[in-house]
Amino acid sequence: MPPSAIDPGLIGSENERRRPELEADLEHLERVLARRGVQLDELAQRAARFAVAIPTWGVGRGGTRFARFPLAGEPRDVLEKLADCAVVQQLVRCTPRVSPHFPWDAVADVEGLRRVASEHGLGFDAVNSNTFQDQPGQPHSYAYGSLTHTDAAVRAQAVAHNIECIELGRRLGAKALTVWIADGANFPGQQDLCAAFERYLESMAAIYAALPEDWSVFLEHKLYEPALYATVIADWGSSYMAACELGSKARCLVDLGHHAPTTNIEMIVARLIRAGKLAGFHFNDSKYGDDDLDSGSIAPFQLFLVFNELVAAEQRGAFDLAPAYLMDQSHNVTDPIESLMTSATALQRAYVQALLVDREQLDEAQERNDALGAAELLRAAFRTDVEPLLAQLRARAGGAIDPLAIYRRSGYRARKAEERPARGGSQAGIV
Ligand code: LRH
Ligand code: MN
Repeated sequence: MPPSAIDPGLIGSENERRRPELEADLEHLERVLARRGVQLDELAQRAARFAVAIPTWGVGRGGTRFARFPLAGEPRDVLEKLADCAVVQQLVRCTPRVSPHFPWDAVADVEGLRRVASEHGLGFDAVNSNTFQDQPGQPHSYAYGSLTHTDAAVRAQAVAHNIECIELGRRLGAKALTVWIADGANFPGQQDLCAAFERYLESMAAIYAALPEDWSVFLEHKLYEPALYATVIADWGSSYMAACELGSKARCLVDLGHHAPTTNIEMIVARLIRAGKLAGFHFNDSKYGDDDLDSGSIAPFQLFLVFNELVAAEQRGAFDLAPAYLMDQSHNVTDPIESLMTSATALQRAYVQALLVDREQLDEAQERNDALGAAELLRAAFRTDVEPLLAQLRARAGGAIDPLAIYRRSGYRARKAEERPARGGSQAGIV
């Protein structure tokens, strides 16, 4: 068992120092909730079920096309990435799985990788394929597309890569493949918009046929970038159309950053839930494009509204398969561990606040068209300070009452800067 990266003694003593304040805050929250007919313990039980997966590509420094500024002590390979994911889980206790990306995380000893992850107390969530970059020695380039390329040999290469990812995922204990493709056009006329979509369906059908019985394939839409005029799977409509044609194992994954700025994302979520086609999420935040900023850092109310739809559906029993919760962020100026901890907490917070919506009163207000009354019911839940409950959940599970403070006191990153001399990494690009 690898030693816990953060000294459990430090977590214990720091939690002890903060416990009296936490107890006082919890008593206050208990009174506030009791006035609303909500039992703190019941809420805690439901909140404790929340979990979100960490993207392995999120524990390294991210960048843009202009530059990537490496962080001293950042992970240099998948084993070091797992070690950093384990630190996030050790302190926040709601990130028990990681989502790998191939070939970025390719290793010779796949079973060994699974063993190391489980020794860190981590499992594997959906695996991600990559046909948006050319790998050294790759026979065919993806410059003009992958699954939708006009050349059948390129499509076959991309299909084979996805099937290889399924096999790797199967050996890691994963149950889903996420397919995002950059395929599209930069000029009107460059691509036959219909034929490209048909080629997508043909290629995806071959990938779908390779799925093990209990697996799913998540189709990820994105409005633009790197294609800057037309993207083959640009929106939920194209994704939903494809998922319906492919079959029941195919569902639509919503990356919050993949929409035009003014898009009502919670409405898309409501529609996909109704259709039984919501795969899950790549959580992040954005102000302009696919900025991949920390979840809840720009539009926390929108994030709350997404969870409001999810909790309402959960309470209606609308899910045959629970949606997958994953983060997909790029940490260009922060310590990725700090961003992932505060983001996981922001997601858990949005979920718990959505649990606080009085749905009976909301139904009545909506029935009698009491617009402001209904809106206020949502805002009352969103305004509720649930921090004491989140801190108690972490502490009860052996985590930190204040993850950021304890992580900084641990000196983990400085220690890693000693142990992990830089290996030069990319000077630009997302990872
Ligand atoms: C595309 C995307 C996709 C990943 C990549 C790292 O923008 O959201 O989910 O494969 O980021
Ligand atoms: Mn994504």
